[in-house]
Amino acid sequence: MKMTTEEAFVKTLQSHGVRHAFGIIGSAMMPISDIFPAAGITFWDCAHEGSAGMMADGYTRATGEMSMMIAQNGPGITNFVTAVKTAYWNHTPCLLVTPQAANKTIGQGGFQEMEQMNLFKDCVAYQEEVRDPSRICEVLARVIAKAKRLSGPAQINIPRDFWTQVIDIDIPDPVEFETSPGGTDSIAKAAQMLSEAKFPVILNGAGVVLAAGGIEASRVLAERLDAPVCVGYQHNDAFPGHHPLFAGPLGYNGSKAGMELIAKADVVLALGTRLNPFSTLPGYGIDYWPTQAKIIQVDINPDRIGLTKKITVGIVGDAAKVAQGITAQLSDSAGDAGRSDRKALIAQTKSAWAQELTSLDHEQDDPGTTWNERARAARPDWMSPRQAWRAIQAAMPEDAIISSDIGNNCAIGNAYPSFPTGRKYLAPGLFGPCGYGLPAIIGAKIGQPHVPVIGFAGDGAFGISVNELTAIGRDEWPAITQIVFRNYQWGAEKRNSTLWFDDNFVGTELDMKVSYAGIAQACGLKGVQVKTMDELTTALNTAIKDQMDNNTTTLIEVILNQELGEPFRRDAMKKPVRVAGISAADMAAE
Ligand SMILES: Cc1ncc(C[n+]2csc(CCOP(=O)(O)OP(=O)(O)O)c2C)c(N)n1
Ligand SMILES: [Mg+2]
Repeated sequence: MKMTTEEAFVKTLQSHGVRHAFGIIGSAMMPISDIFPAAGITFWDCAHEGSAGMMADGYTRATGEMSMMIAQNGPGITNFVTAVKTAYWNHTPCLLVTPQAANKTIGQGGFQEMEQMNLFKDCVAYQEEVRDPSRICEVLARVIAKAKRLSGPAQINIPRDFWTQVIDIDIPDPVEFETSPGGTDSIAKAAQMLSEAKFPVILNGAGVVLAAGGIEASRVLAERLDAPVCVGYQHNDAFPGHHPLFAGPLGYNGSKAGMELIAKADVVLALGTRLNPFSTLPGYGIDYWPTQAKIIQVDINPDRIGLTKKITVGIVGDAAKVAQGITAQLSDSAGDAGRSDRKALIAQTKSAWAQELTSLDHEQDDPGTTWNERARAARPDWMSPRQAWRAIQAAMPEDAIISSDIGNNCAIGNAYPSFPTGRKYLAPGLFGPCGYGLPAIIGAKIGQPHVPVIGFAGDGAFGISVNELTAIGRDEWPAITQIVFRNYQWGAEKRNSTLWFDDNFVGTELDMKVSYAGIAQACGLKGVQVKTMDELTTALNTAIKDQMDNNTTTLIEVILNQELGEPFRRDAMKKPVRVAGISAADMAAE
């Protein structure tokens, strides 16, 4: 059938169900954005492509539906880099469309030229450039398929002079097939190991959330074994939070109960997880990874099996199907060894941690440092981060989707939220970009307009995405609720300064005169400041009501004392020794 290249492109998007595009408008994409409305594709024009990309990530993570990032070649596209790499480590199957300077002129140093394939080489799960206008659909369909199969962002690069050409082409049907249930021998072996285990533990990762029915399949298996279920770092939504076997997140600021329980394991089923370092590093001084246990690792990507930890059995497959396959082959007595003692221990360990967590109000100083003590003394009446989190818990709707950001206050919060279902906790993941909380929650709300959403960010990180407040107040944008932890410092980095750099605060202080609530108001949104736990709970209740009933966005600026919790990278930091010494006198004369 005869059509233009842009018609062919958009028809292929339609056949794959791509309904939402995020970016900033530019001439190199206009031939296709021009027909987005006619095609039923919404273009969300953001204030910065970096945030647009994180909105796409948030949309896809909250819905499981593919979305796309698109912008102007050159500077528009370069702004996507952080978001694309973030989506990569969030295992988010997004489509990255990068219009390219024209073939006719590329290499001449013309306008907005950039090596866009090299730029994203290490950020995407797959990339391909269109070599000829007649191949536009073939390449696009393959890129979309690869994003899904590899569960990551995939890029299509298109010289802009390929648009507006007439080609004769058939729109390809999506190529879809079942995911793998795992190798039969290894499933049998895993089932036998778990059947014979005395203290089996399940560790759910993102793959359990991504696989259809993954959480349910892991629940059935866990209940057969009465095995506690831990989740990976920032995957708090990979098992139902209210379930008696749920032991919480591992890793930094995670669940002490989860750590204590997995430390006792003789067999671990690592389900849908690459066993990333942040899910296995010590926390609260507990080196919990059970080095003597037999490890069964399940991942859809064979390259990640056995990559970080010694394993006994590796299974390449879909987390849900593998869990079902293992359950079907368990022996009749599986889980019976020590079952009642294990159940009692799980309950007791969880309740001890829950009590400890609710009684925690303040952050500890390392021996020889006094930052937290001084921070409390400086503002004795101000809320601490943990008090704020408890006030937030009191107003959090059961079905809410929440995002988080990189920063100390957000990280302290990692211990608190749990969820009834998956696709609820959008944390920035292992690329760790500041500025993720706001855009991710906007994307989630676009995908799930009937679900209450709450975004979280520290005041420094929020500044990176604050310009999106100028975009989201327009009529077609759905309302969200955003919490900003206002401690007037780049706290997470300041914590490093107190621990390893003798309180030498370089680049850690924020402007006390700035009011984020005021900025929100100037953007036509609601902005409120709160200073106490009661004010925070009330403001959040009102904001959620406004979000759901009045389509009103509220930014809640939570004024906090400057206490700081655990640093991100105890594992990577040490106190430096000055050998030659540094003196300002050595600076070259002006
Ligand atoms: C884009 C980006 N820049 C810098 C960093 C380094 N970094 C990690 S945490 C952090 C401080 C975050 O401060 P804030 O958002 O105010 O949260 P707080 O720690 O004060 O709660 C910084 C600068 C990063 N992770 N990402
Ligand atoms: Mg801060």
